[in-house]
Amino acid sequence: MKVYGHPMSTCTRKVLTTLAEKGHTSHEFVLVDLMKGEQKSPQYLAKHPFGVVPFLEDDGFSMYESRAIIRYLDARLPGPKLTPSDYPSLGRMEQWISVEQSNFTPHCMDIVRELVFKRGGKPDLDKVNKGRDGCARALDVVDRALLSQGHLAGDLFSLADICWLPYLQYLSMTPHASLITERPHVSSWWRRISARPSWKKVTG
Ligand SMILES: N[C@@H](CCC(=O)N[C@@H](CS)C(=O)NCC(=O)O)C(=O)O
Repeated sequence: MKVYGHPMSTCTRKVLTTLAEKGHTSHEFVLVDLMKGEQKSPQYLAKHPFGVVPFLEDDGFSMYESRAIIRYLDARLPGPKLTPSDYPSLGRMEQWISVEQSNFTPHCMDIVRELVFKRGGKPDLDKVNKGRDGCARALDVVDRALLSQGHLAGDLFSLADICWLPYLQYLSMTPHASLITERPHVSSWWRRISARPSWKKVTG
């Protein structure tokens, strides 16, 4: 199995965290250097038509899209199940993966792009403030949900928690980390999921 990606990429981190949670160590990591634009090279575009990471190759099969890859890996590999078996919890897991993608990550990345990744130039504070409002709205909803359960899909850690981790990590590195820490249930959940050995391995 080969994972093409970049260690700082949020989407690559979802895949590597899933592999670590499954206890899978025999994959090869192929660095696609985003700083050098390798994701847009003809060789890489021949694999991934949208020219982004991650990309997975597994025994003659290949695929892209991080959230699809982690569902595939969870079904395909032995190790702890990261998808609940009861239907309501499964539904919840899928709901929170969609909320992450639609209602949280675009706002979070507006902040992170301006305050963490921008090289040179002043941050666009309008974008940051709009991102902050969007994140606050989504995290209020998550905070209410976590009032009565330890993780997004219920009591068990699942793929939904993995999907939120990389974005929360970058948000926690900005002056807007209080979006996390000022919400008690989000804050305690974040402390627990970011302390997992899988996440420490991926970000270490
Ligand atoms: N929906 C895709 C998004 C992939 C994506 O945007 N990857 C980023 C890194 S996290 C990337 O490759 N950026 C480089 C670029 O846009 O050229 C997924 O989940 O895999």
